[in-house]
Amino acid sequence: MTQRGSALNFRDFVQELLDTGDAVDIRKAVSPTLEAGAVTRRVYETRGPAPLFGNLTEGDPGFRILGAPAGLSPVKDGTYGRIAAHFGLPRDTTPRALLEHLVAAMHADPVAPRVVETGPCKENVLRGPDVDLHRLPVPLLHEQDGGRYLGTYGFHVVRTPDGQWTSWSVARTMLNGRNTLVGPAMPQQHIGMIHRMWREKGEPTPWAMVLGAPPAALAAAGMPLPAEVDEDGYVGALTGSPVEVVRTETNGLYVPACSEIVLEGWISPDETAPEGPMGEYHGYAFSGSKPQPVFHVEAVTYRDDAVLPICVAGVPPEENHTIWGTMISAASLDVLRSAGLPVTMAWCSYEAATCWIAVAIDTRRLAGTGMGEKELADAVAGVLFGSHTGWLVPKVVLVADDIDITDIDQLVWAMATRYHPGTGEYVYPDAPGIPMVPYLTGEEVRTGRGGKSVMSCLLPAQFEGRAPGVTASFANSFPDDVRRRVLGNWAEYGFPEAG
Ligand SMILES: Cc1cc2nc3c(=O)[nH]c(=O)nc-3n(C[C@H](O)[C@H](O)[C@H](O)COP(=O)(O)O)c2cc1C
Ligand SMILES: [Mn+2]
Repeated sequence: MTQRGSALNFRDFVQELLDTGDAVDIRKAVSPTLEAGAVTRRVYETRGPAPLFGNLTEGDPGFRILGAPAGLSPVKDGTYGRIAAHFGLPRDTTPRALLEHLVAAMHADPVAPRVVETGPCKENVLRGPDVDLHRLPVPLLHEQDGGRYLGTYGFHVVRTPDGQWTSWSVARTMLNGRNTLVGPAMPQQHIGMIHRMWREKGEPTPWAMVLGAPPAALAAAGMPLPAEVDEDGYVGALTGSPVEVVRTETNGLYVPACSEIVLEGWISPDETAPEGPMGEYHGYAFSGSKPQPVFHVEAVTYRDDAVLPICVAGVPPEENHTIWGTMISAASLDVLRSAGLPVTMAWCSYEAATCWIAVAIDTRRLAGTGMGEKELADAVAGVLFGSHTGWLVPKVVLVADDIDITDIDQLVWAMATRYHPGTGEYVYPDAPGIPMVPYLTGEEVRTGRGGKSVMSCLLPAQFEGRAPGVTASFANSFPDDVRRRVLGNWAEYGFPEAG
């Protein structure tokens, strides 16, 4: 029996999108060379339904591609529906409810995966000389890219040499040859840490990559949980059932049994190849490639009619913003709250390309702490920038929680009317950060430090627990009876909808 449902079975996830009008089953022939990427890009930018390409002009017959697996949805009352479906949650789940769900699972006991004998991912098995990655529909995503990217919405599986820690993590992989891939394994990311442990022993790192993974597993693999936390146990806690895993054919690792495509092999301890450039999550394609580790593929297993999900990175909103950003938000919310700071919500605005996180402050609790603005900024920076999740986000925007920080209109209004030039920004030149942020200087990229700030949109009165004034709006500027009358008469006035 295969695990079912949109959280734990990618095929069911695809079906749910089709059933709810949030995916289009494309029968027309489409080329994986730029065309699938262009369609997917336009889907993100127009908030269209996810494209399922069923008739591809390259790769073995049968393989399919799903674009924009976590793009924003056009379905009414379900903007975040495709994201919620990753966790088996109702399509109208709000970001706030989703974050609380993700944080609660961080505090629940992990639920270890269950090993099963076999599963759908073993329907087809290619080994040794039969492995030819060109048999898969490996797309060229943007014309500026230095190669074709197979892994843009899949995760790596690696395990420490002592077998104590298994890491699932999302990172891109580019086609390098018939049976090799190349991609980043940054030393601060868990794959980089575990790869180093094997290198220090002078051994290759046993590795697998899962494509078309259970959506909740993919999201967890894109979540900056602390080191030594197994993402598989987190997924079990999150979904309430152990993830069913099967043993790989060649290297003793375990992968979700109903995955669409599994690559198995090893990461070379010393060999590198040029990787990139690629259109990236901050919305730019830079020129030039970098040497990165080479992944050797010794076996490929896949479901019949396998579906390869792709993320065509670039300007928001794509999966780096919707999935990565959401998972960073949850992990950061937990870190800030656990430190006892008066924080009610944290949100990487999708529009900000994972370059800032807005943090909502309970001003009543803030006043109780007696903290001043600098003290609060330093405390937030100290807690967040020193954490695995805070390494990823260079800017923090502090704002009182009268603002719904998931509403970009409200956040922009607060930034414009509350941030004080010259005094409202605190910079942290020694804070460590991800070197991919576009505005970093050469020196900051080299040292891996700086370019990080906390911007305060808190007004002096808010540190004393007072509101700066009454927000002049429909909600705040009229008595109840007037608002009720206006809403009741809305259609009669001649407006199309109750609004
Ligand atoms: C669609 C998507 C693409 C990503 N691409 C990369 C990548 O290429 N390199 C990288 O280091 N992290 C990438 N990430 C972010 C990591 O998956 C994330 O930081 C995660 O926490 C890493 O796992 P770890 O915390 O176990 O190291 C991506 C995330 C998503 C959702
Ligand atoms: Mn991890």
